[in-house]
Amino acid sequence: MQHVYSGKVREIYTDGDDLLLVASDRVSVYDVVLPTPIPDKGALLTQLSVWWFGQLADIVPNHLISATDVPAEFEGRAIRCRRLEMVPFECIARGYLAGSGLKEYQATGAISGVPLPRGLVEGSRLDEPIFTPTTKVSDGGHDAPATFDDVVAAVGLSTATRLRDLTLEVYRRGAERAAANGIIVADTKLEFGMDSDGVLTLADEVLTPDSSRFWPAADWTPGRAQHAYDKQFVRDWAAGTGWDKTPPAPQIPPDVVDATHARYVDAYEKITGLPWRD
Ligand code: PZK
Repeated sequence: MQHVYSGKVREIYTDGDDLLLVASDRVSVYDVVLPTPIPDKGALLTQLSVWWFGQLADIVPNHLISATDVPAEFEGRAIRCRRLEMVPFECIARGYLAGSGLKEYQATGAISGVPLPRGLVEGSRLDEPIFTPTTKVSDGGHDAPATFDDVVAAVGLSTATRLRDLTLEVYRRGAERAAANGIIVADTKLEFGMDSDGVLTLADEVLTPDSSRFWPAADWTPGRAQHAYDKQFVRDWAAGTGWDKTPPAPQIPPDVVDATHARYVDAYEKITGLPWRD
């Protein structure tokens, strides 16, 4: 086994021809990783993603080989997956206006070249979900918006069209299931790759609170920043400390850790309908 990549909260190892994607219990706010882990976070997000791969298998094949055939030290919070030739875009679907999409809309009236009606505000629901791809910026900066035509230029019209259609179909399925259980999926980021037979394949993690914006539906109020389903307690506590949002971050107090753990458990249970035990 070889360690090949570290993200802020995840790691990649190779094991022969396979990859192991390992989720940690680390949490970030304002792009800074906090020194205090959230117990079970890596396992909760991994198991939610695995559950979604099963739910979405009739829409698109995925890279999952096994969620159990992983080294003991990673048990529950890792998947074994196939190594793919990754598509060099993050495939984002948005059903609501937030984050970088909101900023782009406010500056240009469009997101990734998709024109939107006037008068939308932070948190507005879009009439139809839209495909707003981004390209990874190599020097570790934030992703840059790309248009559908940029995707076509890179991968061809038929693959680009399938990426857009699959991304929107996965988003619709996920948002519908979550909404039925009190959770808004405002947007979601998907990654795809080509397998060794040239089959477009869903990769990475899917429809987790780290790859998507989850909002409590009961609190949804367009016109202000929305409450994050998972990290709101951490954000509120961090804002109250006077911390300037640059590293190093302060340690998270136990009551905030417990409340945040409970939100991850709650999201898993509400979406899957399964009990979390640990
Ligand atoms: C791959 N990432 C992002 C994911 C991280 C970073 N099946 C695959 N084949 C080849 N490459 C990747 C995948 C997947 N998934 C994914 N980077 C490369 C990523 C998880 C943890 F730290």
